[in-house]
Amino acid sequence: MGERDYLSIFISRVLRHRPEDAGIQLDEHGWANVEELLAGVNAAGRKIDREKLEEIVRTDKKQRYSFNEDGTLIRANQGHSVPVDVELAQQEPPEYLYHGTADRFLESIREKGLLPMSRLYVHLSRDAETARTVGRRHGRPVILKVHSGDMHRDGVSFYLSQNKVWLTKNVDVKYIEQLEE
Ligand code: HQG
Repeated sequence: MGERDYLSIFISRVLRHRPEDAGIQLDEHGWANVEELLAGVNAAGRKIDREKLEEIVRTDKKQRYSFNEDGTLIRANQGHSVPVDVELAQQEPPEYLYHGTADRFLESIREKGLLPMSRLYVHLSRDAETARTVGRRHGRPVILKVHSGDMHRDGVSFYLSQNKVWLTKNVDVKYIEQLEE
């Protein structure tokens, strides 16, 4: 990993989980002041300027961050554990969505369904391949097919983040089908 990747990981932690690591606060919509963020990241010992931050935002493979219209504020598009309202767009989901997890979580998932755990929402992927990559982060990957169309018809809300990640509060076991282990 290059310097830019380390910086990006640090910034995603600050903007989603630990703003205090850069000595900043997020507003209720998850926005951080760009000048404060830059000062805080530098004070935490990582060299960054506005140009570098813009490059990170522009080149991020998952498009994790957005600036506001005039570029004075920045936020993560999804993935938060701190309770902020990033004004997610409620949307009708496709008939099926996928969740990648690790085999060691299956017993608990079969019992309780999918829970957001440390985050605000359960993260779901549009395709099984993406879900496999997500699952691999945790161990031996398992792909779960989520019957999102049924959930939606049963009144469950779905949201599509700015960077096209599907989110929902939790997934009851009856909507989960295990594809492979
Ligand atoms: C599991 C990354 C036990 C869940 C990715 C997951 C994603 C349960 C883990 C985004 C459970 C939480 C989110 C239950 C769920 N019992 N375990 N009842 N319900 N779990 O990292 O979905 O690179 O918070 O299956 O690409 O893995 O950060 O969620 O394995 O989009 O931008 O608990 O993070 O994106 O892990 O990943 P996480 P996730 P970024």
